[in-house]
Amino acid sequence: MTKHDPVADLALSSETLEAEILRHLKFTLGKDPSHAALYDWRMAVSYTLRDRVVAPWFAATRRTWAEDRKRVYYLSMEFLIGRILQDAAVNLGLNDLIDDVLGRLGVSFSELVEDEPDAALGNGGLGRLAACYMESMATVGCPGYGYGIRYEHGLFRQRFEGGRQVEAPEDWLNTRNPWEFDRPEVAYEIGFKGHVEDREGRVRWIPGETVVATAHDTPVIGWRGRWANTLRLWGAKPTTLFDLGRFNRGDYAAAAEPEALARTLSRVLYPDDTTYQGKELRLKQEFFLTSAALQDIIRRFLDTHKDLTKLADLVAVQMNDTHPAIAGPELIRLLCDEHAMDFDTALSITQRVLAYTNHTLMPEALERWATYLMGSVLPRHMQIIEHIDSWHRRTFPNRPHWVGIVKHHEVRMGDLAFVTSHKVNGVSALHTDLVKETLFPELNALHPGRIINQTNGVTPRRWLRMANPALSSLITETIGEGWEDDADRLTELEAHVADAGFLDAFGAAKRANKERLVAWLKDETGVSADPAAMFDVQVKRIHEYKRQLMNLLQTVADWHVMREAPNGNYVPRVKIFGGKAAPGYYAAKQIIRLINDVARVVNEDPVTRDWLKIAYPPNYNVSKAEKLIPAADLSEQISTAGKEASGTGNMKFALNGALTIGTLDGANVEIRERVGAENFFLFGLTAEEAARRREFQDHARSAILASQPLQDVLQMIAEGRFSPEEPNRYHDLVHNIWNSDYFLVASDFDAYSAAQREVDALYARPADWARRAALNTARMGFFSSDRAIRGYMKDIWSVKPALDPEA
Ligand code: 26V
Repeated sequence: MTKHDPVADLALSSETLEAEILRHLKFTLGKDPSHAALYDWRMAVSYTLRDRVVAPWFAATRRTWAEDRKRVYYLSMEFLIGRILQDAAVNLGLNDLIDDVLGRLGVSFSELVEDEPDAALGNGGLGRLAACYMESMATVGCPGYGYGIRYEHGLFRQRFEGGRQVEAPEDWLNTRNPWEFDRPEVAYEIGFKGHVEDREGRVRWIPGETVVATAHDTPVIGWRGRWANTLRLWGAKPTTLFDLGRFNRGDYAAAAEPEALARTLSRVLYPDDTTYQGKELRLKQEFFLTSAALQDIIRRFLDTHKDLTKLADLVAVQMNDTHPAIAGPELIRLLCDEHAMDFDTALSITQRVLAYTNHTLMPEALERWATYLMGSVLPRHMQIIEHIDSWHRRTFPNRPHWVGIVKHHEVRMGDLAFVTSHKVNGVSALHTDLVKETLFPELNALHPGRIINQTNGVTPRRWLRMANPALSSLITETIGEGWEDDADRLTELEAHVADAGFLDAFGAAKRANKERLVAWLKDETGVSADPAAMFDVQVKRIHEYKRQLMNLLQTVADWHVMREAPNGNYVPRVKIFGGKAAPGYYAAKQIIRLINDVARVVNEDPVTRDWLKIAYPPNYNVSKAEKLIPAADLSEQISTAGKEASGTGNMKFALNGALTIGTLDGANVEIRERVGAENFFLFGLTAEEAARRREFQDHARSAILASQPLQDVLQMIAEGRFSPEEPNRYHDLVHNIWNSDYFLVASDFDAYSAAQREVDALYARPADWARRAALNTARMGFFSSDRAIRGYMKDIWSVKPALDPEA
């Protein structure tokens, strides 16, 4: 029997492809090729590709229905997708063909790729993880849907003015979004406020406000087009379009009020992933997503089944952090109030359906809603939350008195998510231990085995195959095809790391990526970088705990040494920073400003120009990550131990053959175990040591006094060396390091500096560096998001892959 080859189904002659593109240009865009702009070509190519996705998409959906398979629903307030066009082209195996065909038409595919706006419907790691998981679910054949919000404005755009971050609204829907299918017929009413009626035990919520959630579907295609799932994003619409009475009376603004009110719900992504704020609009957004998703899930289940007590046999719902944790009470409400189920049965079904992923231990990011707000926005849910809490107290009489979902007039969403789920997972081994020990010690004791680990992963299709074609070609030449969806096969590269020819080619691929980046950096920042220099990169959201400040202080210390001894021999470096700060996060914004101030002074210094450059391209996002990561030599993963839940950038860098300088935090621990301690620059306090260090009153002061370089650096900054026009600018920042330094920048500074000297020493031995870099790539297969998704399927969702991994 011949095996069915789905890739063959996707095969396309260049003539057909060209004809399809031209057909879309003419009939979809209404453009003559001679008058088509880049935008028109992009649309035509995107629609052509979207057409190719439809067949596998329908096939996957039909099969799921026909085989009555269990489906996974991934509920997330964020999906940080980035660009779609090239990802779709790569997964459909059409990248090179499109390039050729467009070339013949006189159109540059790469320019067209660059023309696409990022779908930036997320802040950082949590949102990007959701996007990688969607792609992996489609690759391994896990029947699944992502549910999110179709924000009109994604994460703000960042620019620098006088070194300061300035935010501007993002407008990705300004041009047509060719990837989505609008489903105006899929619409659900979502209520808020109002009151609860109880007529002889029949409880009903009568909302005071309603909006309508309508669906917009984006197909998500897996590797080689063997499976496709749906990302369903909800847009908010008014229940009544506008008030005709008021319009006729000439009150035009008031007439449009219902519309304006509803649309604010899906207008903009909350840009603060640092602190939970307790804002009503945010709570409404969370309920909007969750209720629409659950109504859709129940509707789909009832299309083919009658008995809702069987829901958990066919439905698994994953909550991406606590943002959709109102799912517990909402599912119970739907089952009890709309489907006449009793509370205990509804709760038991809910627990079997739901699971919760925790992504942070930072106390200020843990969601807690004031009971008065919850009670006013969602009065029925507030009642149900109280029921769940008292059920839990009754069922576990040994529950300590300080434990509870509702405490001190607040609803603790982590506890709510825990109690309404059958599994709770952390995102790295270390993080999961800390979730057990510090976040939920009592609940963990009452529910042993509920907390499990699922170490994060990243998709090798986007983050290696697409972003790094030079290295990808070398890998395929060396070990053959098929590593993209079987990343463990990367270990086959290990047999070649003793081969000088292979290492040269590995180094050459990196060098080619760096040369591309040099041109781009010049364009974006005006900074001239030498591609022979070490490219030392820290890109991620700006947070105190991620310690971009420590990196910068160390950079200033190096600069100071070079100036003091300009006849020395130094390893040239380009320090690259990237990342956004939450608009209200003052300390993070000061760090941004300081990086830019230091960069200006250092980059103009004739003494150090051959050794040190600092570049901070603005508006770091997914598409910029795709340019920066493949060109990095050194990956900075230097968070205070115990604070970074996992990290996923750390995985992307190591996969692309960067060496890591890092702490024992998050997934760094596991990365180091896998790539080998000798291929990882470790430094710093452990999580336990960090916690103990903080108890020592004078930790910062004593560390500073023991480190002349650190003292010098802090003094230069405090004296206004980098801000001569305002010498006091960094007074607070320096004062904070001396007097508080919660994130232990001072305590880890010397260890970090020492590790950087080891980095220099190795970079001076290019063959050794290349060998260690190659070993990183070879040993990173474990961190494929395919592995992570298979872990969720087996340990949490109880779903079997629809695709045979061998096929
Ligand atoms: C938190 C909040 C707080 C409430 C207001 C809005 C908002 C939006 C996002 C967040 C997310 C913070 C948690 C987060 O992004 N965690 C990151 O998750 C990554 C994926 O698991 C992980 O690699 C990072 O280490 C972790 O910081």
